[in-house]
Amino acid sequence: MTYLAKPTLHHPSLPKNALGYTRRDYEGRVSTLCAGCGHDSISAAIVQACWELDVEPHRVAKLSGIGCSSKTTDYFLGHSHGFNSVHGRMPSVLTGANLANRTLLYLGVSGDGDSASIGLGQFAHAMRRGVDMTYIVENNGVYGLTKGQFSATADRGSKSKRGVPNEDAAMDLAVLALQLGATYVARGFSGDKAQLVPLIQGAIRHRGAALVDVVSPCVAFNNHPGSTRSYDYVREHNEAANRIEFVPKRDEITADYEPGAVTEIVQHDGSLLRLRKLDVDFDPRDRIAAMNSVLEHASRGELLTGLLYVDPEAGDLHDRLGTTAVPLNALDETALCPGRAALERINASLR
Ligand SMILES: Cc1ncc(C[n+]2csc(CCOP(=O)(O)OP(=O)(O)O)c2C)c(N)n1
Ligand code: SF4
Ligand SMILES: [Mg+2]
Repeated sequence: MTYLAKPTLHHPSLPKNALGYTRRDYEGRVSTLCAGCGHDSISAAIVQACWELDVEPHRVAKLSGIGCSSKTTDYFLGHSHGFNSVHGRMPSVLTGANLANRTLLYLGVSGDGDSASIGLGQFAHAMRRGVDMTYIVENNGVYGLTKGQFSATADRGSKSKRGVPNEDAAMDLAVLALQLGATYVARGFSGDKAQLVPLIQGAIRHRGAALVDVVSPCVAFNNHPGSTRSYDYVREHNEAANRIEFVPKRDEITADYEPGAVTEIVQHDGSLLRLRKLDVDFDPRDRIAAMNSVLEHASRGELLTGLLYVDPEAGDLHDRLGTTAVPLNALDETALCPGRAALERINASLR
């Protein structure tokens, strides 16, 4: 089954955002994933996040690799630009597209196999270069599409459906992204939409490399007792670092909190990340502390979720390269061909 049409008629009373669009306008085709797959919940969170942010669908470029997770770009934002690339190669395609046209909003969707195995090098360089993107990893600890082999993010000792333990050490993409210089790093759970939607919104409004690592159980191959990526295990071992509320620039700030109970971080576009402290004492502006905290929780078998790190002042690859703000396809002839004298100056400077 490769294509299913969704009815396009909307009920007239469906709520609309500031652009006059309903949530349905941000959906894609009917999902062909297994019923109960965590990835579908992430697609729903992306739809909700973009609808609430009044994102113009035609200003979004969604890119992915290969895997059940990478298929999901077909199931949301049906009116946006889409590119389903080769396994593990989404980051370089996204980087190229972003360099050619920075006016779009870049949404990279990948899996743990796609990003932590074959695409690890690509993942690493996109993070360290600060490509302006929201990079979502739909992390189930297995290669779902190819029938459940352990991926590089599977915990050591976690058991496969047939009871075979994983002997290899686990890779933590959030810790890796922190080490590599990503400037917005969050971890969510597909079963907690209330936490996931603002985490995605904060990433969309962040300038720079933003990773949202989402634990997303695979009901077909990794949802059994002995797995550390099953719904039951994650619910029991999920410890939230903070509760995040995303406040767009246009919204009036109404709620009052006790001093010290909430950390407020203003992003470059004026949007506000309001982080309510929970039991864990956690400062999301301390990169090293974030890495330590994630690893400490992991050593106890716990999964730290929430906004782990943000640098609201971060720049991106364009700032460092000094590239033109005009999309390359909109540059006119005089900009593209400045003439013989300019060429001679460049050549002379290189002699
Ligand atoms: C170059 C290449 N190597 C291997 C494959 C086979 N393959 C397809 S998807 C996949 C793993 C997908 O795992 P993940 O990214 O975790 O996605 P999931 O299906 O779990 O969401 C593999 C190994 C491929 N398509 N292309
Ligand atoms: S195999 Fe796993 S990851 Fe793929 S659609 Fe089914 S539940 Fe989701
Ligand atoms: Mg996977």
